[in-house]
Amino acid sequence: MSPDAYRTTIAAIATPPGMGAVSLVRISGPAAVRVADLASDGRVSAQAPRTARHACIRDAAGRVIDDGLLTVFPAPHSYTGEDCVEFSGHGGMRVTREVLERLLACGAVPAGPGEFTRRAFLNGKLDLTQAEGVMDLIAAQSRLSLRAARSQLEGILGRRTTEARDRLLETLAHLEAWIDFPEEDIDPLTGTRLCAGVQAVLTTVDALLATADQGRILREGVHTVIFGQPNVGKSSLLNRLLGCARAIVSETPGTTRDTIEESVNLLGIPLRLVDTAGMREAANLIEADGIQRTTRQIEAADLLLEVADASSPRPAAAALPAGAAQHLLVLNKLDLGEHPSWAGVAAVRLS
Ligand SMILES: Nc1nc2c(ncn2[C@@H]2O[C@H](COP(=O)(O)OP(=O)(O)OP(=O)(O)O)[C@@H](O)[C@H]2O)c(=O)[nH]1
Ligand SMILES: [Mg+2]
Repeated sequence: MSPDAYRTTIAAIATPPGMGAVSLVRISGPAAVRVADLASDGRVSAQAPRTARHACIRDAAGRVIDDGLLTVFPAPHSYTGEDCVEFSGHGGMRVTREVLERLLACGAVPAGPGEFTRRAFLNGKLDLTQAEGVMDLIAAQSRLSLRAARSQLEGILGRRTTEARDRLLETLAHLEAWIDFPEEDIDPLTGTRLCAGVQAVLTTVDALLATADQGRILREGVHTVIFGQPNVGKSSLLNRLLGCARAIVSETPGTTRDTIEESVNLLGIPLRLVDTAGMREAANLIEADGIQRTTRQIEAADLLLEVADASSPRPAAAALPAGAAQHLLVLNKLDLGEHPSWAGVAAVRLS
């Protein structure tokens, strides 16, 4: 973004499209107050900061488009760090659109996606991890991911990376001093201490990296793939976990052809459950394609649920790709009795 673009005044509807009791239109930038003055009654510039005032947005002919509450947040005490004006009007789609169009006619330009948060970042109101946290908070689908996004927004991740960076800079300064001033007496402990410092940073970075997967999983859900031979009850398991008859279940082996994906929330952890076509020698091209899709799903999974029929003899272990995810064996159809070949095999047994 060029510095000039950065000096523009942007406007956008902040509430989701659709009907609601209230909708919010935001303006941010150096001309925010002037745009609001032009679009309303000219009294926005004289208005007390951070205090809501009843006002009308009017068209060029002076006709009222909508009335609502206007609030002014002068820079730097606003979300973006720039002058901001917010208008809360009636939550209809048409009326909100017309309010926005009027603001654009008065000199604002449409905000790009995420531009309010980008300006907040550029003005030092948020660090990058906090900006990411804002996006995650908005997109959070479960209580745990909400909590993770909230702590990121509060700057915990950013603080830890800044601390690690500071320690590295300190170590670097010591090293450079040692190189530049070789005649100075260097404490014999310095080398050991420097190593210990770097090691501590390495431990912090490793610990942070180890949580990266957790963060992704909370955001996107645990990619859980149900696989196994035909007719063992994979689709039945999916349906039972979802609590509805999402997939077709039948006694004909090879019923599921395509992969079926649905999300559930299990004790606050989002699961992306994928039911797949049963693995066997394909009877035809459609089935072969289905089985290929199963293989691709297995390769991409975070968690594998291998379903087997407890009442049938234990087949040879399924060949899983190298580096495959955590794998859990589910022995289904226990109501039909357990075949002796499964004795002592660790599995979740169910019916
Ligand atoms: N007795 C018994 N039958 C079950 C159980 N679970 C599923 N079935 C039956 O087993 C048959 C196959 O179930 P599905 O869920 O369609 O099996 P699948 O693994 O998805 O089969 P494909 O999609 O063909 O690979 C159906 O007739 C189910 O009603 C169980 O725990 N006990
Ligand atoms: Mg099935």
